[in-house]
Amino acid sequence: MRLSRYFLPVLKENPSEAQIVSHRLMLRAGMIKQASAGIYSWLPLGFKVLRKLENIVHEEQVRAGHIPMLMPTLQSADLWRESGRYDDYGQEMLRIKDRHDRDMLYGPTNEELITDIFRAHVGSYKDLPLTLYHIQWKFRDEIRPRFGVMRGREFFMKDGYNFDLTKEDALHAYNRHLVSYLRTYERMGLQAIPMRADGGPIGGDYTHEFLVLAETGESEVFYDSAVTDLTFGDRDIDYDSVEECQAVLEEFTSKYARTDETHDEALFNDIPEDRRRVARGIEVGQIFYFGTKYSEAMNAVVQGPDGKQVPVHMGSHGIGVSRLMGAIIEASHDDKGIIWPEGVTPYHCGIVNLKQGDEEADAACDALYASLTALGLEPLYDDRNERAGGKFATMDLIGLPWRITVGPRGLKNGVVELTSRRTGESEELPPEAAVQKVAEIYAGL
Ligand code: P5A
Repeated sequence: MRLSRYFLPVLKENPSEAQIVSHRLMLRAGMIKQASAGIYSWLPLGFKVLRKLENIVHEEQVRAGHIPMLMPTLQSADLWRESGRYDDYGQEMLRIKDRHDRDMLYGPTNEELITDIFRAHVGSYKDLPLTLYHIQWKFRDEIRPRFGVMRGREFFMKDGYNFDLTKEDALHAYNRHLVSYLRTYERMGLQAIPMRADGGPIGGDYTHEFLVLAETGESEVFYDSAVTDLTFGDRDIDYDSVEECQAVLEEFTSKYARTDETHDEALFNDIPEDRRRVARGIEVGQIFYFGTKYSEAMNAVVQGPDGKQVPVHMGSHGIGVSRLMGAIIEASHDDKGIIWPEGVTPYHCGIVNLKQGDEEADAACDALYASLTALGLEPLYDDRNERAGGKFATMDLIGLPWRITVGPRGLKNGVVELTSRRTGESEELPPEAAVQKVAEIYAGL
C-alpha cells in the first residue's frame, strides 16, 4: 500500500477521552473512531489488524478440529425464554421489537441459538463429538463501556460450543480448547495465563479465564510467579489425544492462578512468599463446561448406545477478538507508539523515502516495494511529500515492526537502512539483502 493512496487519519494531539494507552494509540494511529458509547467504526488500519487476529483464531480453531459457521447477530427472545435467561440477563441485554411486535435481542452470546440448531439436526450419539464455532459481533449494554475496544458494548467474539455424550468427553473438549487458546495467544505475541474463575451468567463449575498481565487490566489476579515461566512454544499436540491435552492443562493450571472471584487467601499463602503475586490482568478469553444446563432446559437430546435419550454435555468457549487488539497494544508499545508483534502487524514492513521526487530514491523504493510484494509480503510505502521527521513519527506511531529507509546518500553507497521498531537498532544493507532479511523474519509466520 502506498500511504499517499491510503486512508490513515492519524491524530497529532492526544485525545482527551482516552484514559489508557491502548485506547489513546488506537485513536491516534487512525485505527478506530467512536460511533457512540462503546461502539466503534474500524478504520482501514484497525480493520486490517482485526482481520489478522480473526484469521489466527480461525486457523487455530480449525487445527483443533472445530467447525466454523456463522450465526446472526439478532436473535428471537423465545429461545432465551426456554433457557430461562431472558429474564436473568438483565439490562446488559439489548432488547428490540420488530414491526410485528415480536421480541428480539442483539445476541450477547449464543448458547441458546446453537442448542436450537443442534436439537434440530442431531439425534444420535454417533454424530458426536461436535464442536461448532463462529466469530461474530456481540452486544452487551455494559453500564460503563470504557477503555475503547477493551470494554465495548459492540465487540467481536469468537464463540465455540462443544456437544458430547458424556462428561468425560466434554472435559476433553474443555482441555482441547485450553490447548488451542494457549497456541492462539502465543501466535499473537501474548502471554495469557489460564486462571480459575467464576461462571457468571454463562454458568458452570469448570471455568478458566485467560489473562494478559497489565497494570490497566480490569481484573485483580493472584498467582504464583512460576506460571509466568511457562510457554507453549511450537509443541505438536495431537488434539484427539485425551492424555496429551490433559497433560497440557495440568502443566498450565496446577500452579496457583486465580481471579479475585475465586481467590483463596489460605491457599495463596501456601506459595513461597517470594513467588506470590497480586496484579492486574486483561481477560482475553474464557472457557466453560456447564454440563446439561442448556440441553436439559431446551431438550437437546441424543439417542445413546443403549437406545435411551440423554441430554448432551456442553461447554462454551470465548475469545475477545476486538479486546485482544487493546491487550496487545497494552503489552507492546513505547512512548512513540505501538510496536506490533510480527504475527499480527497490519503491514510487514514500512518503506520510508527520505527524498520523494528524487529519481533514484523513487526508483529504489518502487523496486523494494515490488520485491517485497513478489515474496508475498505487504509493505506500507510512505511516498508522501513530507519531512523525514514526520514520516518517521508516523511509522513509529503505527508500529510496523520493520522499516526500510531509503535516501540518496545511502543509495550512493548501494545501501538502505533496515530498522527494528522494537530495539531501534539499524543496519545498512544492499536493498536485496534487506528484502531477504525481512522475508526471513516472516517465514513461517
Ligand atoms: C463463551 C463463548 C462467553 O460469553 N459464551 C460464548 C461464553 N464468555 S465471556 O467470558 O462472557 O466472553 C468471552 C470473551 O469476550 C470478551 N468480552 C468483551 N470484549 C470487549 N468488550 C466487552 N464488553 C466484552 N465482554 C466480553 C472477553 O475477552 C471474554 O473473555
